[in-house]
Amino acid sequence: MRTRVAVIGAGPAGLLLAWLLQRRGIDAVVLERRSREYCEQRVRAGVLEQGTVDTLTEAGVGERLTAEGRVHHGIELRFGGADHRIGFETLVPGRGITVYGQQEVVKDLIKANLEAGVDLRFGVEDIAIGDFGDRPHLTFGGERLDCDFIAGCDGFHGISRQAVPASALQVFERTYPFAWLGILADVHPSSPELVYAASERGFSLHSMRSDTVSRFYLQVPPETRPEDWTHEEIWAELKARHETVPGFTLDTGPITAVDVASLRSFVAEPMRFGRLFLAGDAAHIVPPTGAKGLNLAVADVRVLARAIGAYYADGSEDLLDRYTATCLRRVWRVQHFSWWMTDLLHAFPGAGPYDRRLQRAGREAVVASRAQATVLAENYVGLPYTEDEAVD
Ligand code: RFL
Ligand code: PHB
Repeated sequence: MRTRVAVIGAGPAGLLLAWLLQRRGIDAVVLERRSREYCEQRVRAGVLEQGTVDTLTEAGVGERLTAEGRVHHGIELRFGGADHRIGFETLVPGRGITVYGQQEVVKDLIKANLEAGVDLRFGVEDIAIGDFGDRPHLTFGGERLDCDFIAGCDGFHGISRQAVPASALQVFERTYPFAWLGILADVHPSSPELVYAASERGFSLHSMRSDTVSRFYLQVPPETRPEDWTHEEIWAELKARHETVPGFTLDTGPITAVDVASLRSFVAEPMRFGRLFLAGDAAHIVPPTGAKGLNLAVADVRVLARAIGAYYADGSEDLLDRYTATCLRRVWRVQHFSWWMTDLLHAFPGAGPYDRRLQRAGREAVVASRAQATVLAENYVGLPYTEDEAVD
């Protein structure tokens, strides 16, 4: 079997790449370990940057996103017994974020790809990379798939990065002494905008998916399992961390899903090895505090689709050669922002009195200084694409 681009993983990165390639007339095969149902139900990100929304819309897969996504023009930082709004309309006029579940993006992309005849295969469990040098190919289920390029879009735990010899890879990493307990509940959001709440008890986030579904996160110890918390305990803790400003009441309702996500900062360099290109979480991870992971995956894939497109248009390898450098500039800016938001808002176990005062000063500076609030807003809505990241 032969294709031009073999894509490993049907997350947002792999699916968007396949879609952008087929729009350029470049065929791809997407191989995914999980079932279609699993991919479409997996609850993850919820915040799309302006650039991500524009990318999906301009690529013709933004119809439902435009109809159902909720545009937000600010977020609330809650600490010290008060709310501090970061208003995008004044700080970064014309830019905002859209709240639309990652699994909805995944559903839209799966549907569009299948309707366009892209070869998407689910439940492929035994993929191995045969070669990513002169004869790039994969094997799976006793078959061999020859290709020109391999796109490793298989997330942090995938096989693509692991196929690269450790000596060829430089890894930069930071782990955090806490995880996030994620909660999905059938309840009307108690706030019209996302609330990032920092308290002595730990960080908590109030997000949402629709008028009737809310999404919450609680900072918890790293070894926490979802079953460690009863639903009553979850609501009590969410209330304790959110009902810290006068007049705010958190409405409760049936909890439909509980999950745990560990927090990590990670970058693997380079992102290209011969004919193998890593994109999205396969190459880098950020803690979810800045809501950046999915958006970064989209940015990588834009660059990769254009570079592969240029190769087939006129044989040029210049953009392919620059793939790592182009992506890493954004990756490290986002690493910094995500680390900064995480550091600012979480309760660090073992932090002494000096650290806590310093953290309080950092929070106060963000809301007292328009310049600092603007830095937060600019990064939160997403850094504009550079010329290298443009799509033509
Ligand atoms: P994914 O989504 O992990 O997709 C990888 C796909 O590859 C498959 N796979 C394999 N397939 C074949 N063979 C193998 N050996 C394979 N191994 C793995 C997997 O089954 C999967 O389908 O990576 P991708 O496409 O790079 O997308 C990245 C995003 O999913 C991730 O960065 C975001 O979810 C991060 N994130 C957020 N990002 C945002 O931009 N905004 C947010 O609001 C936001 N919130 C979050 C988040 C991530 C979270 N968790 C659970 C870590 C909130 C949370 C709680
Ligand atoms: C979400 O809605 O899942 C979400 C929102 C903001 C974040 C992380 C996750 O920073």
